[in-house]
Amino acid sequence: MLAKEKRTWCPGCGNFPILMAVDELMNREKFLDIRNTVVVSGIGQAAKFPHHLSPCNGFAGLHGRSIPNATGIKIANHKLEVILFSGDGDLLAEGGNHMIHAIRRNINITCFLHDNQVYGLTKGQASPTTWKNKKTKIQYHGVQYQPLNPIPMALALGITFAARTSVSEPGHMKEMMKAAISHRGFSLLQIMQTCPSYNRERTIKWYRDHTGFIQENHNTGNRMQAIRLASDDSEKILLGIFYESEGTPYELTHPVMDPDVSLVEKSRTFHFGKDQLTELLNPSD
Ligand SMILES: Cc1ncc(C[n+]2csc(CCOP(=O)(O)OP(=O)(O)O)c2C)c(N)n1
Ligand code: SF4
Ligand SMILES: [Mg+2]
Repeated sequence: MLAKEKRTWCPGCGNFPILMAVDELMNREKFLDIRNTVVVSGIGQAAKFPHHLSPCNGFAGLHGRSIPNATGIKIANHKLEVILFSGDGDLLAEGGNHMIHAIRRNINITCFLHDNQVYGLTKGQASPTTWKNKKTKIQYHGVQYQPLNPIPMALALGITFAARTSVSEPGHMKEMMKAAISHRGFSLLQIMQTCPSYNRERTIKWYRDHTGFIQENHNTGNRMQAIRLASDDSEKILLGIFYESEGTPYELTHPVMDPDVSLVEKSRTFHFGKDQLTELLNPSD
């Protein structure tokens, strides 16, 4: 069951179908165990997810800081499923530096990028994914530079799972969410999202007309081919899994990490009693 907390999104906001898909995975299909899952966010419209997914464990942090918080949670207890909900501003602008290094470390977290191509919460300024020449109230001459395409960027950094979906394809979106969550290692799912208030050009119909699925014969183990496919939106914005490979997650490579016992469990078994205190106050040598 979703939290009773009032949803403050605009009517028609693309966050509604995303929330419905996560609700189905969590509460109906039981694909996610809420006792063993932590949902993490920064600031923005997308970042309201932890409020709505209560009673699942959640952490809403500062703008752009969803990745450091998710990383800390995963390192403290790598047995938890950690899922991050972040906007194109939160993840790629304020939080861009964190994303680079989380990919490099291959932290085993799942990252849902809600890409509405604007800063929704702060009323429609351009974000890193806003297309060139789009006019906003701030960029009133139109955006002057090229948008950032997060999937080729993540692939170039060595990501082990990268996929794209759209709120215009709810069945596909849920399938991609499951694949991203199941992947062992850092996984990025770019969700093309509508924002009827500040991105009026890209409606559900626009996405239906301008997206297409990756062909079934695409080799998801070929990084260079994946970069080429994800970069080319000249005909259609492609949806599906671009790349997937077995990488070793950070928690299984770092020397202080034990795959069988999490740091939280270790700290519970360490007993700091009277003898240890006496030794500390009166060192024997
Ligand atoms: C450090 C900091 N800088 C700026 C802001 C203002 N701010 C709040 S949300 C936001 C952008 C949100 O855009 P996005 O991440 O794309 O999320 P959306 O609202 O579109 O889902 C900004 C700039 C802030 N809260 N904190
Ligand atoms: S401004 Fe856009 S992203 Fe924010 S709630 Fe409204 S429609 Fe959704
Ligand atoms: Mg946004």
